[in-house]
Amino acid sequence: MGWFRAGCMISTKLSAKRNLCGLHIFRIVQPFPFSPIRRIFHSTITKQEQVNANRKTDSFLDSANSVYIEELQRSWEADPSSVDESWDNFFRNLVGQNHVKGMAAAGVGVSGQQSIQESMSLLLLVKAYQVNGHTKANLDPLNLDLNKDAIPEDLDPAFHSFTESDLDREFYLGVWDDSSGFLSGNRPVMTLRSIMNRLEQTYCGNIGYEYMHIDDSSKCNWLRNKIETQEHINYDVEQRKVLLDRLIWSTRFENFLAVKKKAEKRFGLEGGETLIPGMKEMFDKAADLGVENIVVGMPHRGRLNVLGNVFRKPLAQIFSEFDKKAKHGLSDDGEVGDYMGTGDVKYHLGTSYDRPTRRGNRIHLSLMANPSHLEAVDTVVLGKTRAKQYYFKDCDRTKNLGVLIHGDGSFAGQGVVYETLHLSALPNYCTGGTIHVVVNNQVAFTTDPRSGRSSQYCTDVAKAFNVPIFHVNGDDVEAVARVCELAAEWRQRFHADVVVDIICYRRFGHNEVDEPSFTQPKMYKVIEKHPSSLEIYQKKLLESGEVTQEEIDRKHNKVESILNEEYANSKDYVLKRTDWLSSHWAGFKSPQQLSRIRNTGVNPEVLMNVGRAITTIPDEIKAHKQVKRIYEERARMVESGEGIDWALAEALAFGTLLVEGNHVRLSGQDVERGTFSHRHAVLHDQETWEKYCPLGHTMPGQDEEMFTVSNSSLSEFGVLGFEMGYSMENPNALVMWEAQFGDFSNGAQVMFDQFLSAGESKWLRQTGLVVLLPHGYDGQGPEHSSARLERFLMMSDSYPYVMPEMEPTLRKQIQECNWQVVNATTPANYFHLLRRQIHREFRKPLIVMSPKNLLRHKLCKSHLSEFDNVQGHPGFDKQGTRFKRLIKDQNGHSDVEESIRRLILCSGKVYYELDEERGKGDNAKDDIAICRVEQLCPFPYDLVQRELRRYPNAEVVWCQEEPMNMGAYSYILPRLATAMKDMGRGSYDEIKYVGRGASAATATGFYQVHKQEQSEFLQRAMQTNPIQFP
Ligand SMILES: Cc1ncc(C[n+]2csc(CCOP(=O)(O)OP(=O)(O)O)c2C)c(N)n1
Ligand SMILES: [Mg+2]
Repeated sequence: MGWFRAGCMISTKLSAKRNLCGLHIFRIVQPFPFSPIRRIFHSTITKQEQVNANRKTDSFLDSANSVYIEELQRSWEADPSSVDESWDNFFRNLVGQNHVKGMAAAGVGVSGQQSIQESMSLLLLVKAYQVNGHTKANLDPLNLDLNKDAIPEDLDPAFHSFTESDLDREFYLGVWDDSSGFLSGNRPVMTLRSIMNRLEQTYCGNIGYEYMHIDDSSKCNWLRNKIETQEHINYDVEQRKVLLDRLIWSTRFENFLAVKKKAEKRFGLEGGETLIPGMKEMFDKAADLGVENIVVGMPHRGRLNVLGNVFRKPLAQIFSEFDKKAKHGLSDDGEVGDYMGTGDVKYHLGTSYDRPTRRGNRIHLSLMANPSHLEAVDTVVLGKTRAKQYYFKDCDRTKNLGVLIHGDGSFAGQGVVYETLHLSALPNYCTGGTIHVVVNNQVAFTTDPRSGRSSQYCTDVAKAFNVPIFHVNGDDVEAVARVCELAAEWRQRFHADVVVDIICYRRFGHNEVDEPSFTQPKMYKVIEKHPSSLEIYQKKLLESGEVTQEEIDRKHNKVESILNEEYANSKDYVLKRTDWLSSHWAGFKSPQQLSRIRNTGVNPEVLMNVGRAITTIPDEIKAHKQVKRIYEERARMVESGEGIDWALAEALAFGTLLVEGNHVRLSGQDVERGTFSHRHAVLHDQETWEKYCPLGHTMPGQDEEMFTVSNSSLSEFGVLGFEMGYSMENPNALVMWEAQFGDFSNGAQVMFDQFLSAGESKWLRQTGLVVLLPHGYDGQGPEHSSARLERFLMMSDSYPYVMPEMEPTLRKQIQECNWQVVNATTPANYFHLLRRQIHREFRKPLIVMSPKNLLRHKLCKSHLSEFDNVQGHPGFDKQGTRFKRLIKDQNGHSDVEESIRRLILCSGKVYYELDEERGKGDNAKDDIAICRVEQLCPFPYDLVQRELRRYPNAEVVWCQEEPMNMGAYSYILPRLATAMKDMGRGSYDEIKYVGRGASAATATGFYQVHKQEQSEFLQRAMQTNPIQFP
């Protein structure tokens, strides 16, 4: 560390720091300089009182610190290793410069008259610019920044005791090692005036750099080298012409639509047009540095411009999407059927494109479709990027890059941004760095920054993660391009996140039909007169003589004529479905193309091999003795075939899918062990602390990541989004997210509402993501009982009043439904359920109400013969062994049982309780049948009718453990009625309800009340008299 850092070390503190390998180490870190400055761009309210805490309260130039420095120096002279490396460097260099060791100690000037105090002052002045220079930078194109007088005092040389007479004195700035000298251009001596000029130019121009919060000196030095040296600053004429061309495209695109589609919402980019040349420079630079794929997520603002000018989505198509009468995709290309879903508004759609770069590389770009919910797409992009890295074997994560575009309001306001940043360095979620670009137009709809955030910049959250932030004046296209390139270089170099904050403005309202002066009159007075970034750039290039007016006119005419041509073509444009479908999914069926039902049973030999592999702990792993016992028990289950429990069934599903070549990934809070201590997918050696994952060794040479089980950060929204993005890249993977308890999934509600339940319908993108939501009433209170099953069922798009086609060879019911909701009750059924996700030619989200006490229930066991594909084994039917959508009564009833007086339909673990109640005492009820609806959605009409036929005289009862206004009751009712009506068996009135009453809370918090409720409804289910409710 060099002398720039040395000043920071004076008031060091010990700080417990997390290192990414999981070990905790103590390290001395640079204290974050207290900065009271609030730079909140644009406010229409009066300036708030500034609290100036920038006093020299703890400067090391005061006497105490001078004494301290002298003490340090004395120690150093006695023994250079007695001081921190940075001080060693500092003194070494001062002395080296002076050639006279000891002079400095005596306070005699170095470099002629330069004293130690002056050296330190100079050092602090430079450092002040590095830390706070951005506050003085010219970042706001509108100059509305009302806090200009809040510039920190330490940027004033007088603050450091320099006087005007010092300006032309020469000072020694340093040329040593790799940490400095950048500013001085390796000139050892400079006048204070030229040092100040360099500082102003570097840190207070149109770019404001924030990087001094990064606690890694090598990264800071790398950035300093980029920022403080001159050679990175200038573009040549050719590059300028390219920037001009790109800016013309960006600007004219918006102008064109403003004229042609005056009254249409498009969330134009006007005021922030430099985003387009910036993105293109960034992508070009990234491609030069080895990036091959970029996954982009972005909100509404400027999305059409990005689609047209960066992604090269055909302009005719973009224009045609404005046409409300356009016939999109009505012709059938025979590949995916004519399924169109509901579609979505034009500024939510995704696309992908292979783009040649300016320097002859090719880069594949994908823009992910996203909902209106701002920032919700962030972790979806990360997940997709991570999946690409896995499939491309991009181990150092340099070929696949995630880029997120944000708005200033949403970046500061949405919590998922924080969750996103928190995934950035986690081993199983890291994507090697995301580039964030904030289109900071200084307003969010009608809300000023002062009302929208409490931080100085909208990007401040990123500082918590050692992320460098480049603020840039959006009117300066070259500055924008420069920081965009620098961001790409940073990401490729350090594999870490970086933020570019383009400070611009919004020329018109939030959308094109909004009047912005209602709420931002002052800002819009200024905007009215403000030239566009294109006008500013053209003027600059004309004045410098680098382009002529004719050249500029030629470019404009060319762009305008292409836009007109494409607009004319848009009238006849017919959307092809391949415009939306992703290439990796070739051969997968749309909801309207029949996919045959497949056997999910496994060859017994394979099953046995997998079973042995995943229950074997190598001798060298010293597992915890209880865990060892669990594994020994599992091994016995495999060998005997008896008593296979939930955890082993799950592991067998994973293992068999792996040996069939599929990737399996399970993520969520504490999933490695399992919330209920049941999974133990990762073993922890009790002596070496090494981890061992048996499922990572199902076959020789299995690649490490092929089976991934990973504890996640304590996030639902972010992590679920990540896994969903992951699942969308390649269909040949079982990707699962497990909630700690099912109700925590409501923290991820946006993901369920906007992506999972509706994604296929809106965007024609499938996902087979499995969501495990532990659910069940066992007296643990309102927060741990219910996964809110009712919500998932309510979001099902299956029409309840008409029986769908249920004939096995024609059945598309499951393909036509938006998702599956299942509450399985046997390990074997769970095994087949998971395998079914992969063994089909389409993908559907699967919501599983997963068990808690069934994990260890003595009756919730399966036999290995239920997992295999051997004819004659239990579960083997005409189609082989498969997931059972409904499990019939287990009492060996024949096809018609006239003596059964009640048929109880139920779902989930309540079955075991009902069954136990039925068998109690001497009055065991052999005239009651209990059937389990394992798959609630889509509803198994055919199997329910089969059971209704089996019990022609039975009263039909729906029994659930959830309160009446929750659980499956209101979903089941119309569907069961439809099934009954269809066979002349009655309707709603004939469906009786047994369960808890309506309730606001999901469950009681009193265990005794729980037990009482439970026994009451179980007894009611078995009562001799007919059920009278409702
Ligand atoms: C989660 C969410 N909440 C609210 C909205 C409604 N909304 C749409 S745009 C917008 C303002 C966004 O401001 P900013 O992030 O600065 O982007 P800008 O429109 O200025 O580009 C709001 C509040 C939304 N789309 N998503
Ligand atoms: Mg904004």
